[in-house]
Amino acid sequence: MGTNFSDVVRDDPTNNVPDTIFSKLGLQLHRRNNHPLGILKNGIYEYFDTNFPNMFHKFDDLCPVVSVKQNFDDVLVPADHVSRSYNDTYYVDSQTVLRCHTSAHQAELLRRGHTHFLVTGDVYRRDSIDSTHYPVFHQMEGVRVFTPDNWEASGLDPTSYAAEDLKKSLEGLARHLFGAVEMRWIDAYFPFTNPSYELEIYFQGKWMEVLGCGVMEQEILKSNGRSNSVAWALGLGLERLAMVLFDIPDIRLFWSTDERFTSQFSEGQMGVKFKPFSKYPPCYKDMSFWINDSFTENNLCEVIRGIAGDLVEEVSLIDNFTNKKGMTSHCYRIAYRSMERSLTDEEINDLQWQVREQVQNKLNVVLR
Ligand code: FA5
Ligand code: MG
Repeated sequence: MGTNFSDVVRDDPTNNVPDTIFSKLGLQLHRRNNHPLGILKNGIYEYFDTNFPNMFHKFDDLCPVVSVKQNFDDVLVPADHVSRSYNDTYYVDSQTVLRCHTSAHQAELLRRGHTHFLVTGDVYRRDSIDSTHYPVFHQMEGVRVFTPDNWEASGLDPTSYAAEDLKKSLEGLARHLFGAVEMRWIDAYFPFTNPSYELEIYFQGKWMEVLGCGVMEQEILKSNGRSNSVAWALGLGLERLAMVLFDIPDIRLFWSTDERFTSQFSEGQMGVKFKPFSKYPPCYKDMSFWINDSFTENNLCEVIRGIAGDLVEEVSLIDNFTNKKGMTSHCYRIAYRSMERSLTDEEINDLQWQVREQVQNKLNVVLR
């Protein structure tokens, strides 16, 4: 497609895309057949090709720069929903965002006449920092539309028919990818589906959310030329699934160019277990400050990531209190760790010093 991302550099006052994020545009890890994300994408394709021959149309090169309308309005995200805020989403200008989910393409593809499709792409979100969250990650959207002849013979109402087919398809996919793995369905909420579900998988001693899905809201089908139909839709978090499949302990590794990481994966080799090449020690630094009304954790994380890049592993709130004057103090613990080498005390102290300075200057908080 040769997308040109020069639009994104545009100096619009509402643009909140930092260089660290801008530099990820166009990398398309999901299109590298030797990368765990590409291998996983191909493995999912294989499941759909085997079980639904020639049915699903595949897209993996749709531009991640989309309109506010595509990302939110077309999928019925309410005008006051938090996901629309500058705190949660990267805006290029007031009408243009870096897509925060692949659902941004549902409406246009329905309108173009597609009834069975998979959309894989990089998505962007301002978010907290830990081993399963990263501000750029990859999703695969799946949509399947049914017409009355599909459900009439089943004796089920259309919604139940679509919901059953969805769960059956996803459980089949999970078996194809993982064989036996502990999983559970959770009732969820999305503006664009009803009913809605999330699937969680037990990984590293915790339940990890790997996907969202549900029966598409009628209004979306109707507005896009598909009255008298029902559909299911799903959105898979590819990193999360790949972490389980390849035993990858930290989401930052997907961006590693260290040969000790990249050389462990090759085309078509699904589920080869990753052998960690290092377990360098983490270093913890705490910082406390009085917050103000505009303080958010996402802003804090972006400042820290801007300085420490992938050397920051986790940022967690470890203490929080309000004094008699109504001032609120937060204490955050920052874990620094490289996956590729040992960090020196000097280097970490220098990073922490810069973090303290920029947190104070950019977020207007008062360090304690
Ligand atoms: C969505 O993005 C919905 N669009 C999914 C969907 C599609 C629902 C179609 C219904 C129908 P959610 O915000 O929960 O939902 O994200 C989906 C998945 O992306 C999560 O389950 C998780 O696996 C992954 N994910 C979310 N945030 C991050 C992050 N910061 N880093 C890595 N993976 C993430
Ligand atoms: Mg979710």
